[in-house]
Amino acid sequence: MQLSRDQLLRAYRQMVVIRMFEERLHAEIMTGEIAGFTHLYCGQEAAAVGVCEHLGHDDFIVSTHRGHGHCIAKGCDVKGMMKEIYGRADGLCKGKAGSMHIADVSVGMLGANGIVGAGAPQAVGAALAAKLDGKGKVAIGFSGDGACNQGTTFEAMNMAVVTKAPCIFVFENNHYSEHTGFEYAVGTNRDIASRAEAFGMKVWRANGSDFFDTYETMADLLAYVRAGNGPAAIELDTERFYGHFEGDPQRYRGPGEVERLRKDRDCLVAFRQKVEASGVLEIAALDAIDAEVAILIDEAVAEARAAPAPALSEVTTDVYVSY
Ligand SMILES: Cc1ncc(C[n+]2csc(CCOP(=O)(O)OP(=O)(O)O)c2C)c(N)n1
Ligand SMILES: [Mg+2]
Repeated sequence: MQLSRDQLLRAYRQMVVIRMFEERLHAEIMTGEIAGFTHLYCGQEAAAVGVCEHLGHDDFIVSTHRGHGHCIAKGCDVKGMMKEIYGRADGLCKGKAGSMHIADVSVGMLGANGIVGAGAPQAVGAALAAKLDGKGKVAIGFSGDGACNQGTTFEAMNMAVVTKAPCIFVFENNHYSEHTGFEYAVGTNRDIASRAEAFGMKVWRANGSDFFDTYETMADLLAYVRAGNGPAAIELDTERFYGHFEGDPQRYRGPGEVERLRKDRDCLVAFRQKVEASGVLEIAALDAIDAEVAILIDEAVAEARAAPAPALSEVTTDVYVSY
């Protein structure tokens, strides 16, 4: 598949925005200025971007507790997200969502959430709405390898098959569920995609640390789902570079594991190597993106710090839907 120069630059930029947003959060959280729990997506950027670069704002995604990458990849405003994580009144969700519940329906990002296994059923609901709408739109539910053990995920997969919903189950296998290794938690059949197959879905598998593999595999999958064939699933093999949550001492990791992952499984390094080797993009263009994004993230943090907190009177608004 041929991606245009603009498409390549855009994909790289999206991955860099996620990486720099999170590297910066990792540092800022240490200052104690950010309340609440934060789960970093660093290392998995190619998965979110390889999936979401195929989507428009009227396609839906539902995220997980590790949602920053999905939000950015789907088009959420980065400064609005930073303000949200700082709990500011003009954050993307008025400072009421924090890191773990960011949503922006206007770009089809239906929400991150802290309940493992809650994304897949929501994606089926959104997919049914898309089906009724009849415009060929799809809904994607991101789930981790841990979430794929939840009953909700199994029920959702069955419901999607029964209703032939244009729902895509994206299983991001980063080999850990909190501090528990995938090999321990997933039983003897470690082929997560085969679970979806057992419900009657067509499934795909890709290297979620490689933008090109994820993007190209998703192109096939999406053509199948958009053609009205019902749901599908994909397992993306990927890695997280930080702890489960910020503050996790990661004693469950093997010696040198993170250093090895950063050396061998960094999607940004892989992207740079590939485009440089094929001569499609010059490294200076990628360096320019890095420099531009670094400024964006600096501004995002400065603006978030300076932004006002929500008024106390706001504490009970947006809690219930009012008709
Ligand atoms: C229903 C439920 N059970 C347990 C938890 C605690 N918990 C939070 S994240 C997590 C692990 C999820 O692992 P995975 O789905 O692989 O996602 P990852 O953290 O690797 O992105 C667990 C068990 C929770 N939030 N919700
Ligand atoms: Mg996991």
